[in-house]
Amino acid sequence: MAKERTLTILKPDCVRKELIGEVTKRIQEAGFSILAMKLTRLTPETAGGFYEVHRERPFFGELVEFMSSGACVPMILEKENAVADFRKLIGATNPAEADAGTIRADFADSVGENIIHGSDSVENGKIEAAYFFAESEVVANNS
Ligand code: 3AN
Repeated sequence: MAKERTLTILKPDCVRKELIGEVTKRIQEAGFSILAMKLTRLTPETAGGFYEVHRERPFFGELVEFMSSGACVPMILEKENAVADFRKLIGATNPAEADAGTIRADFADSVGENIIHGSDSVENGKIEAAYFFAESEVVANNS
C-alpha cells in the first residue's frame, strides 16, 4: 500500500489540557511519521478560511471562535493508508459516539471541542497542509 499524508491539528482544548505530549505519543505509537509540526495560533480570519466549507453551518461561529481561542499544533503526518487510519485513531467527530480507546473518546468534551482534527481525504489533506506549512518546512523522509 502506498504511503499517504494527512493533516492533523491538536486543537486549543488539547493544548489547554496539556495533552500535546500524550496525543503526540499515541500518534507516533500508531505508526505515523511527523513530517512537519508547529505551535501557532489561528486568528478568526484564518480559522474561518480553514473551515470555509462549514461557513453556512449553524455552528460555524462557535467553531471559528473556539479554533482561534488559543494555541494549536498542526502536523503533517505520513503512513500507509494515513487518512483512514488516522480517522480511526481519533474516533468519531462526536466523542459520545467515538469508539473506546480513540483519542476523542478518551479526551474530548463535546462535538465542538473535540481535541483533534484529521483530514477527510488525501486531496483535502494537501490543501490543509499548504494552509499551515511552506514546502521548505516539510521533512520529506522521516520514517
Ligand atoms: P471532522 O473534524 O471529524 O472531520 P467535520 O469536518 O464534520 O468533522 O466538522 C469540522 C469541525 O466542526 C469538527 N471537528 C467539530 O469541531 C465542528 N463541528 C462539527 N459538527 C458540529 C456541531 N454539530 N456543533 C459544533 N461543532 C461541530
